[in-house]
Amino acid sequence: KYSTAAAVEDPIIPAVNVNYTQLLINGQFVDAASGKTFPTLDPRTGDVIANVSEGDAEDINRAVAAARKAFDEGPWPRMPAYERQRILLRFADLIEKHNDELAALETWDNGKPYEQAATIEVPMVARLMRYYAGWADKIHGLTAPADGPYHVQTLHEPIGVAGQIIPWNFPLLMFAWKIGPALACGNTVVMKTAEQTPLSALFASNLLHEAGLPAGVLNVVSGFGPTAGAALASHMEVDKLAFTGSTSTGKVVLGLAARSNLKPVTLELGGKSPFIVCEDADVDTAVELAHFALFFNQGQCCCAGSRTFVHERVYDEFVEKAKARALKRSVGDPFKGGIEQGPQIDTEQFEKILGYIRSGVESGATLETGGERLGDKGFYIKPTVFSNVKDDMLIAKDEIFGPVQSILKFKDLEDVVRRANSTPYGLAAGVFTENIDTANTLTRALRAGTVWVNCFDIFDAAIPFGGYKMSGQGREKGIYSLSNYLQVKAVVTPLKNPAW
Ligand code: TXE
Repeated sequence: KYSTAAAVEDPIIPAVNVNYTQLLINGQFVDAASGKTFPTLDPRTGDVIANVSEGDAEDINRAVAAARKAFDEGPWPRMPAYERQRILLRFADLIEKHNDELAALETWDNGKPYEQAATIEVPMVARLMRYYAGWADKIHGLTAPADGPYHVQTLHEPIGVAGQIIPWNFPLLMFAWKIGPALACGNTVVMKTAEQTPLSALFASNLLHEAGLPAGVLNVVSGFGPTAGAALASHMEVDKLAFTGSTSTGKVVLGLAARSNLKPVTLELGGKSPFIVCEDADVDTAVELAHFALFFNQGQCCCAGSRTFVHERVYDEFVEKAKARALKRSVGDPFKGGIEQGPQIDTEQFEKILGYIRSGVESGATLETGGERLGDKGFYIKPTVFSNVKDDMLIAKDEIFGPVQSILKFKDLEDVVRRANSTPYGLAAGVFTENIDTANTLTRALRAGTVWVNCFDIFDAAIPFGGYKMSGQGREKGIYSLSNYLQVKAVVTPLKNPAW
């Protein structure tokens, strides 16, 4: 059974001070031009952690001006790539040194289990920065054979000022995914963090300056989407936009980019990823993996395996065991050891999830367990499992972004491929089988940017990530992320003596 909500009554005080709450513009922490602040809340209680400077269009203008100057006149794009690399490597060392403080801020602001933040996410940030640091001095163009007496070379140049807008589910990781390739390629950045989770990026940005980053290369503006975010997306002096968030906001920022200066945009958006348990599956292992695929990070993952398709031959056993596993999930104060699930991020998401649970019940799905809030304080939701879910139910179509597993029954591969692909999303998919032919068929037939076979949520700096269809445009991480932040310039020179 879920651990008691008593921990919620008396939340653990995190061992970290909130030192950075202002905007970071041109290497300085400064107040918003308006002087306004907004509260960032502890999802365990809804209490205020700190009041943070609230940036708006004017602050975005100031930040873009600083980034523009740092790009057009500053040392960053011009310095030897090896120097940029050393700064990013020093930053990774500082992330490691401050691992526990960063993890504490992340848990406090977001509600994710501290053990997860401290042992997976913050170390992954250091690893990502080292990965991108490794690229910094390996970016170069090509020579091309032309039809005529010409010497043709390509220069791979940084694209300029990158505007980056990130969500709240993995605040520090999203920060690293975005700044890593941008900085390694020699760009300057204006980052708009999510209004729910501004704290860890400010702390980390200070470390980056301690590591030697020149002023103006990275600017961080806390604030809201329709004000700060929209100003960044539509800014005429921003050369490239990278966005992670909902599909609906992705459409908005793409429109703003198009209507302003046609800046190229990469989008990493929502999903409704299938997790397919085939008839040959070892049910116990499949249950555990499907549970992880959905419930990890309170279900707040864009790639969550939120449609669990189970072959009819193992379906009944799977449902029973999935329910038992959900009942065993430990939910409580994320600072406590052994906690698997903390609170949802905020009241809006909390209400949205409870609304979807009601809709699941009303549409006739079987509520196996959970289905309600846990305790009476904060944004905790009991791990919820629905069986008998049908493709046309809202819980099978919409991104719930919470701890709600929907189990659907399938007959054969043709049936499951058709249904798994029958969604506007295409971010990820999970395939669980020991049959190599089944795995090969499914990995090729599924229209998704990532297919995990007999595993899920394996993220590595070198593995590209991104979506088909309305899950996004472009790829982040790995070698693919570099091209988002580079311009290719063709340089053509006549050859005087082509014979030589
Ligand atoms: O997302 P938004 P929200 C999904 C998930 C969730 C839903 C809503 O289903 O329930 O989105 O979450 C900024 N111009 N995902 O409201 O609005 C905003 O300030 C420019 C999936 O938090 O997309 C924040 O920084 N920017 C997702 C960022 O966009 C704007 C992760 C994301 O917020 C803006 C999060 C505007 N007009 C939610 N409006 C994933 N792919 O991982 C908002 N923003």
